[in-house]
Amino acid sequence: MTSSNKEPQKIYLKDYTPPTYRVDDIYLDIKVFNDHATVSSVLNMSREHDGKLVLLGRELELLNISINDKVLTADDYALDDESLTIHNAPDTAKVAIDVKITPQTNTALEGLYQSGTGDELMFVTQCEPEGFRKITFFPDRPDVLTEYTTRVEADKRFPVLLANGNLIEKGDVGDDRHFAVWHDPTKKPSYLFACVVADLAVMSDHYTTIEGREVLLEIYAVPADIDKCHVAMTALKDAMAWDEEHYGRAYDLDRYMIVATGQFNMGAMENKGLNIFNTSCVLSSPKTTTDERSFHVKAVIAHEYFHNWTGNRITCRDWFQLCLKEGFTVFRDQSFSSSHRSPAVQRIDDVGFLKAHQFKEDAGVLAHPVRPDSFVEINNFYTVTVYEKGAEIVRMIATLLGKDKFRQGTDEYFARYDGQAVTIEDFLSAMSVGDGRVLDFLAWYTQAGTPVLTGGFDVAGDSVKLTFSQQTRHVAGFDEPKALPIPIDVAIFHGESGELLAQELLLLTKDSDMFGFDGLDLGGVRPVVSVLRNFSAPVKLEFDYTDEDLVKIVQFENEGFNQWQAVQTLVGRLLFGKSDNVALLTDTLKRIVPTLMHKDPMLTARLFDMPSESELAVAYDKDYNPQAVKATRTALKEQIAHALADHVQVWYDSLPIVPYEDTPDARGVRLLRNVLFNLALTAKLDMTERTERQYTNATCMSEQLGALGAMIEFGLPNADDYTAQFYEEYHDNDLVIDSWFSVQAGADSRDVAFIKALMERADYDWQTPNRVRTTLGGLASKPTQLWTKDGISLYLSAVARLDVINPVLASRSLSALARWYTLSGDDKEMVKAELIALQQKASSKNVLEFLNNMLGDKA
Ligand code: 0A1
Ligand code: ZN
Repeated sequence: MTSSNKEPQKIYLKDYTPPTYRVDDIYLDIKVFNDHATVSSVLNMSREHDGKLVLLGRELELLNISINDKVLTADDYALDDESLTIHNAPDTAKVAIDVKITPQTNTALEGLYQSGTGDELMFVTQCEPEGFRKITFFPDRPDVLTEYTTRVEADKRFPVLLANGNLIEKGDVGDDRHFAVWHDPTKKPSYLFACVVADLAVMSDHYTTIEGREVLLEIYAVPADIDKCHVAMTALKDAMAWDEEHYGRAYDLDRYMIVATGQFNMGAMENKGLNIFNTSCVLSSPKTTTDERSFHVKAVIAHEYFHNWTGNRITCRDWFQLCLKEGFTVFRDQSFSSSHRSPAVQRIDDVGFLKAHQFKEDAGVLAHPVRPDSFVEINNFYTVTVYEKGAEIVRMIATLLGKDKFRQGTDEYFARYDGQAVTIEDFLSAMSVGDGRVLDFLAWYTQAGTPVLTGGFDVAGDSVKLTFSQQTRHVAGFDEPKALPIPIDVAIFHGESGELLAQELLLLTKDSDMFGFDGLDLGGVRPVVSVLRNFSAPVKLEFDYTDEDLVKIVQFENEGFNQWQAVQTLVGRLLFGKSDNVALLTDTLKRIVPTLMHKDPMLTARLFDMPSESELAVAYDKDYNPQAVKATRTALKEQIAHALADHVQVWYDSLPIVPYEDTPDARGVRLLRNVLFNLALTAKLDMTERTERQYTNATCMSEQLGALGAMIEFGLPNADDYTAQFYEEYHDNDLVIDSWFSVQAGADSRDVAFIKALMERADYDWQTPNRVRTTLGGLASKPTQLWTKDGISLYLSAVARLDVINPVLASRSLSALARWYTLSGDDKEMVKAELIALQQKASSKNVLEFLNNMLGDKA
């Protein structure tokens, strides 16, 4: 065990105690000056439990403090780096505090910070999870709900002064300064506080809720970007209507504001009535935004809006319950997205993401339960496990309950807990009103590791007997795993006619079980059994299908996800040497693509999916050899491409570029065209002219970037010219230039030295997470480059640099390396030495927690 003397302190769920004081209301006065800001606050506090009055605060300069109008001296309180404890505090206390902060030097992007420079300079806040304590002293925990009145004052060069709630006053204060006062009538935890000081343009609209409330909708962005807010505005109105229709939830304030900022650690933040968004998740225009990104914008807009009920009105008791708001809200945004395109494709994307990222996390040393029971740094738990696996649990409950009972459960949840800070147990208790089996899903929240579901079937006469068993790996540091409730959606089709003979949702609750289907009229033919339809549980399925069974599933299934999954299973078998019948796969594709491509082009495009190199790495717990995995994958890709070579150009040419439309079919065609491109190039067909044509005739960014990406990836002779031309065309658009960085950093044809050079460019800004993610993400997507001495040194030198500037971003970047110990021999030792070197110099809790876990029992 490599022990570090820097073992940061762990916090445990079992140690939860309720707050000693509540804060009935707070008045905040935030004044932003050129090189600092002052924050004056008045908190009306009342004792709830025995104990001290402790306020949390970090990096604050305390100027004054008084209680009930009596000024305190240093003897009256104890102050350290994290907190302010007031001695002998009365039961009812009006606490007035003045502090000084420096948002101008806050590169961590937590609390109040400066984003952008020059004309784009603005001040924004990020308070989730523990940023509010960097603004002022406060019981900064999600179970302290308070009514906020916020006064914001700044120089008039910043005309926009925003905070949560309703604007109640504004005016001048002389000296070219002005102020605005906002009041938020809903009690909220401090992590939902926000304020903005900026010079921005605004796009406005209105929405009338089902309850008759007129809501002013505003999206703020820099003037050059304001015309790229239409997609977001439409999505917002769609989301408001969708939540009314599907969950009976209406918006509750008179204003809903969104502010776009270029420097942000995550996608967006659901602050009450004042969302703050990464520009990458709000701006969209056909010319500058790919279809995939634009669809993501709509999903994030919906996600943040849905938080108003699942997160804001009902919030988390403590940060261990983060999945309470995130899992449910992701499930809600996935359902929303599903109503804007083919539901099968939505599910394919969501499951693809889950398998590529969450299964990987669950298979490594950073595995943790959806509701962790301890942490050092809560910022490290905004993970794919909490979000995506959390969403899968809610989905399983929804599947088990069916539409009406699920709605009955959510209605109960909202009615029972509105205005409260609650736990997963509370959620399950409300959701179980119509079906007690829901309570058993608690185990999914408390147990780490992806269950493996093994199964098969026997046929006797007209009966089919299905057997299933489950096993979850024992994750070090946790209890022995136990059997989980696993919903398994099963369909049985006639083996020749494809007629649907039976469909049922089974629930496996034990280690193993058997389920019989009788009187099926099988006609003496082996039936087609299709299991785990629509991915009814987040498990690794090992079902006893023959290759022919899989081909028949593709043929007979009426459920698009399992059709896709059957193709993926065939691909997996070929990749792992469990089958060598490539022709079976390519013949199936040749048969279905010509018709399907015109019916559902997006689903057709997905049928060509092949697990990425990093996804394939999850299969190895030791002796992982990135070169060998890449070689196998490339060989299969080439075999498939060659077998389809006569068809791909024809298919490509049957999808001409037409005027831009933002419909599911048009997006599908654009994606399919790019996929076919890639296949044709893999088959070594001459596509130079076609790539140039697509680039030049492009009606939108998906077409233009698709062509540029192919030129770079396949090292076409024209690649450098077009790369330069692209930069020239978009040099003043940060988000497009991010794509320019990404497409190069992620290309096989570009090596580590090339990525390093990208990171040394003047326009590579270490303080802008979006830019940093382009190169680190690109390198991480290429395991054969990442896991080399040069690759790892480059990656870790970036993490070391970020450790000082922005710890949240640093540790999030580090998680891509969590399965380093599966490498073999020298590679493993080399990476280990690099990780230990970083551990010795790292200073943030964020990075140290991850490194300690990564090196813990593996070193
Ligand atoms: N609650 C946000 C995610 C978020 C978390 C942390 C942040 O800063 C460190 C920012 C945003 C969501 O789920 O959308
Ligand atoms: Zn969220």
